[in-house]
Amino acid sequence: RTQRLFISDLHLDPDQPEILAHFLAFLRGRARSAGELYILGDLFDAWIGDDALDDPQVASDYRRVTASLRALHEAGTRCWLMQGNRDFLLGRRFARASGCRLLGDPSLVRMADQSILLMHGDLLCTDDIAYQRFRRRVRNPLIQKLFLLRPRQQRLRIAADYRGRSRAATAAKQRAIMDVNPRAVIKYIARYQADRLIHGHTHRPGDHPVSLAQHQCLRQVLADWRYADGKVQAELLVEEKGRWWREPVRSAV
Ligand code: LP5
Ligand code: MN
Repeated sequence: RTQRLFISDLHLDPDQPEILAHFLAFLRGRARSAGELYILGDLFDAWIGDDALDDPQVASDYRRVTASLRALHEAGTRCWLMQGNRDFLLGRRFARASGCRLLGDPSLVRMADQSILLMHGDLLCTDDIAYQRFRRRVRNPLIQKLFLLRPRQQRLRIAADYRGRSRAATAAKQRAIMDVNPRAVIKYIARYQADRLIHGHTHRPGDHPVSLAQHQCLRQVLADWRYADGKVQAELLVEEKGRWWREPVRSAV
């Protein structure tokens, strides 16, 4: 098992059973032939804390996710999980239940003689000042602690409120503001001397060569998973022995 798979931005939501089913089938199928699976943020559409696994309304869906990840892990595929801007409250309980290891953002890994920088991607969107301010607040450990002390129903309402405000805010923002900032990209690449930068978040899949004074880097943006016209569109990035390619995730039965 020499393949490494990279995905992000699945935005799993109990109200969106098609994507959930697609992901579970992926974990039972395609993912099994890989040695490692990297999930680079926004696995969930919103995560209000790991005790969501106890919520009678949604626990069965979430537990199918942890159980399927664990089954993949037990079948020999190591899973790495990074938090995104929707699921930054994913924590140790989820990791333990799923067998995933949590990955910091950013994380530098060595693969096939290259230094690969893994990020969710939101840290690169520095032109989005309102978002970066919001991010600083909700990533504050004390604010998170106080949030997690609230009853689950209240947290669900707050999360729904943030999602509503985020929808309104993003609809009003210029598209360019919500993409990565080229200087931020260069800053991270230079700091980590990365040969490749892989991230999601922007939902703008593509490969972008970045030239620095000393070296060349390739920035690869992962696709989000979505359900449209009655089918799930899903894609992954694959590495095997230094070869890289993108591949659609087909729904296996
Ligand atoms: O997520 P998406 O695609 O809609 O847009 C993102 C940015 N928005 C967000 C907000 C998330 O969607 C909300 C997720 C809720 C998760 C669970 C709740 C847990 C709460 C825990 C609290 C400790 O990430 C959006 C970007 C866009 O990506 C593109 O990059 O533009 O940013 C915004 O929309 C932010 C707004 O511009 C401003 C924020 C409005 C909300 C104000 C609330 C006050 C904050 C108080 C904090 C304690
Ligand atoms: Mn995101």
